[in-house]
Amino acid sequence: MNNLVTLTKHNSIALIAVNSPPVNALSQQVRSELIECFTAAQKDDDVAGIILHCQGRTFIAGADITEFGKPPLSPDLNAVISTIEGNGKPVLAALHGTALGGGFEVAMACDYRLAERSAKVGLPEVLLGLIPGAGGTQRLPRLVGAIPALDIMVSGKPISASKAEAIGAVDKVVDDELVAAAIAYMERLLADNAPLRPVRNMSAEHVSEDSFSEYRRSIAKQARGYFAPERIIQAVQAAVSSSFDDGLAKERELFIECLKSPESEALRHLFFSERQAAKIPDINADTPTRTIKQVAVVGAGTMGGGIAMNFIQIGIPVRIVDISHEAIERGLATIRKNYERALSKGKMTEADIEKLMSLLIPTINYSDLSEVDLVIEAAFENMQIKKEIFRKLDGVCKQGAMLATNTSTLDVDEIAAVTQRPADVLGLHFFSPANVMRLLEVVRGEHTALDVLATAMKLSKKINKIGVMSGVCFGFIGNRMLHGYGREAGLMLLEGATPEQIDKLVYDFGFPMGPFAVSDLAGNDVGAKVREERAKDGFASKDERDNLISDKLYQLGRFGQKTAAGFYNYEDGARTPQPSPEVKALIAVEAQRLGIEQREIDTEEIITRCIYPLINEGARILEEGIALRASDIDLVWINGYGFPPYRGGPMFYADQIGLRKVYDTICRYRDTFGNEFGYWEPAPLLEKLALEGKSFAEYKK
Ligand code: 3H9
Repeated sequence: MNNLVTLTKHNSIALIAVNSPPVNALSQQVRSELIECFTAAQKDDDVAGIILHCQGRTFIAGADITEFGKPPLSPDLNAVISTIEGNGKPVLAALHGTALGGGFEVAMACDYRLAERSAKVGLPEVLLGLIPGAGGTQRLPRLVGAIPALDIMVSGKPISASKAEAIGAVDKVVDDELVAAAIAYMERLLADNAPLRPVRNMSAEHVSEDSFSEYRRSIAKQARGYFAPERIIQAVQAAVSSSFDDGLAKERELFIECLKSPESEALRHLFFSERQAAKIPDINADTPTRTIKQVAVVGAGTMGGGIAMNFIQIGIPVRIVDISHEAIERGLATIRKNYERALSKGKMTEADIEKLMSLLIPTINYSDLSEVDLVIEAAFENMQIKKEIFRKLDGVCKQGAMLATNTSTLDVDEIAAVTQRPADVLGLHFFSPANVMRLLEVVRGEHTALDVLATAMKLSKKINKIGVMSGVCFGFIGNRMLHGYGREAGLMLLEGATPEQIDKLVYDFGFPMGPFAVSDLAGNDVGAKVREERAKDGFASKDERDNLISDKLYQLGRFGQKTAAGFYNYEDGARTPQPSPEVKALIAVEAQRLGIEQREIDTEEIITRCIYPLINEGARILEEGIALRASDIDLVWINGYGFPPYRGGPMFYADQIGLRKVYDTICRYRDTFGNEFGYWEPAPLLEKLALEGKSFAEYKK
């Protein structure tokens, strides 16, 4: 077996190097070899000091996440840390890349820390539903203070080397070659007879109970529904109120509790799902990609502007096209306003804004798009308009340019067919606000070329999006599933539930907002207009009840927040929704007209009727091959629609409940509510897997 950790010597300094690509995670082999190398360095009388560094792109990026949830493998990380901390010779950690989680914990077990200027350190365990479990909750508060340590651990966000130096998490930031700088630093420590400096012996500052209560209040909103943040706080409370060893024992207990939680299982599933989504079976490292140096966005509305921001942010100039100078000016003003908000929060400077705005090139002439490498059309959701735009693009764009539509529902193949180059056409479905939302559905048309697809997947990562590939169908993965969710919520109103009851339960389930609050925010007119368009094309719903209340509100001009009335009343321009007696009365009248007897609907029914249609439609999408894998569907609903991450996405959630239970409930609803419109017809794949006792995760097409 190849050595993953090596020991070499430079005079009296031992250099211990980890080389375990891709990210030097602390696998069992790395842990064993670290212990071997540190023990050897300790026993070697010629060694006066030890430097720990890593090869490849990063310092240790954490524990090996693939080991979690499996039987523990010896030696554990705490054994490594004890060996480092107790070896009796000064140890210096030389950090580059991202020293994260267990990696940063190893660094904190060293006496001194040196970092390259571009390095980052952090404890992102919370993002995996965990707390740092190798002394991080005890050492970081001793190094930087309890509250700054909480900020790092509860947010999970890495901090820059300079910030780490400023708060005392690293001793020095260097610009020179790291290992040479580390050797020079250690030589000076040895020459000065510098003492050993184990963090465990440092005292933790006292923090009052009130400060912890205040901290809990300050994170209540962001931590809602999550299990780990509270456990991090408890571990830090132990750090400031008990001995190091007692604190460490408390950390261990809390870490194990988190590791066993369904939340951690769900978040670990998401970690690997995100990486998996980038893998397309017929694309590999040899698939060529196209170079994207200039982009154009057609449509300067909210969506077009948001899309453009993603590219200028990474230095790619964007031509913005619209039909009039006024429309473009309005669009640019909205983008500027977005940046000014960041300026007022101190996140940007005037100069940053000017630099970004200078990358936006307005034009009303399609001929100005002749040299761009990628065009993203973000015009009104209407097939004729989109076809017209693609004909024009086909006429002016250079050969090899990628032509993308941001349609959220329409047939990408039909759009591609109006061009002479369907292989260059694809869907890039951004979610609003497009500069913020992380999901990007990459829609692969029937003729989309492999290099076009590979470029789009690579590009999504560059602009910090999670690219998920979808096949062509109405609404792609996300919006296609949305329909059943909205339909059942609407039907339950007629059957006796109230908007506030459904919204509260969906919120308690973990969504940021319930369906009616979302509708009022987005505008009830938006969905109603889409349905009107669809009806004109012959796709009207055959069920009078479907979207009935929503359409009635639209007819009454109750568009939502913008008209201060929708499913809720918004008095005095307030954003807080108030239950609306008018809407309640309207629902009662419609229910009576349709002969629907209103009744109490309980929590379980409300949640299952909202969530199970997602699972059922997801199963169809999976079987049809519209999504490559169940985890891709999970990513879409988490990153585009607010499904709670700690539940892992609708398909993972279904696997956790057990597909048999989901299937049986769907069959029960079919038998109770009738099957005239096929709403509760179990998807064939769900039925098959449920009866075989299998899960979506096991399914391979
Ligand atoms: C922890 O440390 C707990 C301790 O407190 C206590 C223990 C007792 N393990 O992201 P990328 C794989 S919890 C295993 O595309 P990038 C990843 O799956 C851990 N595998 O690269 C992918 O594999 P593949 C705390 C890992 O350059 C490949 O490496 N640490 C791990 O965009 C490349 O990954 C974290 O949470 C791992 N720890 O980003 C850090 N990390 O090629 C997690 C990565 O087969 N990692 N892989 O798809 C990251 O945040 C990013 O990977 C990083 C690099 C920023 C390092």
